[in-house]
Amino acid sequence: MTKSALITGISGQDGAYLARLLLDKGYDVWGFQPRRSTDTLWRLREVQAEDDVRLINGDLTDLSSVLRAVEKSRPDEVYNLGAQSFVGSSWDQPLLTGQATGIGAVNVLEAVRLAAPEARFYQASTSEMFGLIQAERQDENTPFYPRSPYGVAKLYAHWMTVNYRESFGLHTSSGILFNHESPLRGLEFVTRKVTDAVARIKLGLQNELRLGNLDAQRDWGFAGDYVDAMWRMLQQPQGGDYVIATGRTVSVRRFCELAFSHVGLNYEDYVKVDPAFYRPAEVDILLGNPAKAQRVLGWQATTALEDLVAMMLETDLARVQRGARN
Ligand code: G4F
Repeated sequence: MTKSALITGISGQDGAYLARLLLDKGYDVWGFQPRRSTDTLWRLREVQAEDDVRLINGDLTDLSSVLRAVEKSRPDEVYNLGAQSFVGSSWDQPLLTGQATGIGAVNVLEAVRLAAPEARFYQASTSEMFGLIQAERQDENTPFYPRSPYGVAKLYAHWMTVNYRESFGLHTSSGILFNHESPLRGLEFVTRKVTDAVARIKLGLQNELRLGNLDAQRDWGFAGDYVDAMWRMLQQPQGGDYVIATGRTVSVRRFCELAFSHVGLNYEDYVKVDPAFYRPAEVDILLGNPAKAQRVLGWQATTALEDLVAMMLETDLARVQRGARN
C-alpha cells in the first residue's frame, strides 16, 4: 500500500530534499506551509517536485490548521521541519520563535496524538541545543546549553518529542542535526551568503563581503545526505534520538578561503568583518559524533566539505549569470 507522508516546512531546504527522497520511494507527499504572496516554491521546482506534492496551507501556530492537515493527509509519517530557523533573527523575535519553533512542534505532536496516533513523527532538532558545548564532541548523551532564543525553543520541542514517546507511546524521533547546507540554502545563512557573494564578486557585480565572527566553527554537511537520515529514523522499530553530523569542524574563515580559492581569488582581499553581524551570544564551536547513527541507522555523511563548497559555488555562478533571484 502507498505510504503517505506529511512534511511541515516543505518549502525550506530540507523540505525540498525530503519531498524528493520520499517521492522517489513512492510515497504520497503532502506539504504543510503558510500561505505567502512571495514565491516560496522555488526549491520544490529545483528538485522537480512541485507538481507531485500536495500542498495544504496553514500555520504551525494554529493547532486547528495542523489538525486539519493531519486529518486530510492521513499520514503514516509526519516530518516536522517547519520553524523560524534563522538563529540571528531569534533575538529580534523571541516570542514568535518560541511560538513557531517550540509550541509549533507541540501542535504537530498534539495533532498526531489526536488524529493519527499510529503515525511516526520526526522532529527537526538541532546542534544549536548544545550551544556552549559541554563536551568536545557532542553526542546523544551530551548535556544541552542553548545560547539563543532559537536554541531554547528547539530544546523545548526536543524534550516534548521525548515526552510524547514516553507518555503516550507514540513513535517519535528527534534528529539532532548539525549544520547542513546546499545550493537550496537561504541567503541569510553564512555558507550561502558566502557562495552567492563569491559568484557576484567573480562576475564583477560586487566588490566586498561583510561578515560577522569568522572564528566560529561548524560541523557542516550536505542537506541531501541528512534527509536520508530522517527517513531512516522513522523506519526503526522504535523512536529515538540521533546526532547527525560529519565529525569534522571548520571555521567560517576556512569556509571563505575554500570558496574564494575555488574561483582563484583570495578571501582576504574581499571579506570585511562587520560587527553588525555579531550575535549577542555566540556558539563558538560545534563538532558532532554521529557514531550512533552509523551503528543503528547505517547512515554516514558522504559529501566532503570541499565538494559541498564546489557544488554551491557552481550553482551560484550559474544563477548569477542568468540573473536568478534566489
Ligand atoms: O549559517 P549560520 O547563520 O548558522 P547557525 O547559526 O549555525 O544555525 C544553523 O545551523 C543550526 C544547526 O546547528 C540550525 F539549527 C539553524 O536552524 C541554522 O540552520 O551561522 C553560522 C556561524 C555562526 O557562528 C555565525 O555567527 O557563522 C557565523 N557568521 C559569521 N558571519 C555568520 C555571519 N552567520 C550569518 N548568518 N551571517 C554572517 O554574516
